[in-house]
Amino acid sequence: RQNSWWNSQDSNDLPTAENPRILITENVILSDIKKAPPEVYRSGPFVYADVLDYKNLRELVVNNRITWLVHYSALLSAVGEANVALARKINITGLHNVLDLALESCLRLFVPSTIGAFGPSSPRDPAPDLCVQRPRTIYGVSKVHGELMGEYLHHRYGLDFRCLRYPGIISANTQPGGGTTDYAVQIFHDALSTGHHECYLRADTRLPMMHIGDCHRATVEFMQAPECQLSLRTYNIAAMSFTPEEVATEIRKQLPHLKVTYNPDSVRQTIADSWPVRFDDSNAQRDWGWKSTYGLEELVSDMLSSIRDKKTNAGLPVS
Ligand code: VAH
Repeated sequence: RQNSWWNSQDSNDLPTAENPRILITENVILSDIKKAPPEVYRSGPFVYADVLDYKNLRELVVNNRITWLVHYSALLSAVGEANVALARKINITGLHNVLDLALESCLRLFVPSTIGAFGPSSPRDPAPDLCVQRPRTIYGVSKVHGELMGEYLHHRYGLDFRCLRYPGIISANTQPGGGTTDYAVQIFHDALSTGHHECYLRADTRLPMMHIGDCHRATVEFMQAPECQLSLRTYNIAAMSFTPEEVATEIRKQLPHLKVTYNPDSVRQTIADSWPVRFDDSNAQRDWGWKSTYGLEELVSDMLSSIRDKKTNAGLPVS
C-alpha cells in the first residue's frame, strides 16, 4: 500500500531525470501501513498512512505541506480476485479518500493504472490509449474507475490528475506482490537459487513488461511535463513485451542451467489472456517525450546483477 507524499513547493523541487535524488530526500515522504525494509528508512522520511483513514491522510498533508500525492495503494490482479471485498475497499474507497483529499487540499495527484485496465474485448496487439475497456478483474475495474474519476475531477474541478498505465513492473528490490506478471520477477530469484522455475503461465503468454528504472523515470518525467503538452490525463507507457520462454532463454545466456517447467494456473492464465499483448504508447512519446531505455537484454543483466549483489551483501549463497 506504499504511497509517496511530496512537499515540493514548486516544480524546481521535483526530481529530474538527471537528479532523481530529490525523489529520496526530505522533499519526499514514503508511507505504508507496515514497516519497510531497512534501506527504505535510510532513503528518507517514512510514516504510517492508511488510505482508509481520511483523518490520518489529512493530518499528513497538513502537517507536511504536501503538494503532490503519488498514490500506489492497491491490491493487484490475482490477490484481488482472492479477496474482492478488500480489493474494492482499498482500490475504490481508498482512491476516493485520496481524490477527496486532493480536491480539499489542492494536491496534484499521480495514480497509476495498468495493462489490467483492459479486457478481452479491448484491442490487444497493440492496445491504444483510447478503446473499449471491460476488464474482468476487480483490480482492472477499480483502475478504470480511477482513470474515469480522476479525469472527471480534472475536467469538472481542475484537479491536476495524472495517470500512467504501467506494464508488468520488474524490480530486484521487491518480492512478487500477488500480480499476474509476478512470474517475471520470481524467475530471476529462482534462477539464482534453485535453478528451477515453475511458471504459472503458458510458455507463449506474451505480456507488456518494464524495468523499475524506466517506470520511475516515466513517472517523474510525466509529473514534470507542462500541462499544455498533455492531450490526455491517462497514458499507456511501453518498454517491451515478452513471453516466459523468451525471458528464460535470455537468462540462460548467463545461467545455462536454468530449468523452467510450465504449470498454468487457470485464474492467472485467464487474466493474462484477457490483457494486451503490446501497448501503443505513441501519445506519450509525442506529448511528453516518453522513451524507454531497458530492453529484455538490459533487464535480464540488471536483474541478475542486482539480485546477486543483494544476496552477496546478505551473506546468502549465489548459484
Ligand atoms: C499485476 N503486476 O500483475 C500487476 C500489474 C501489469 C500488471 O498491474 O497485477
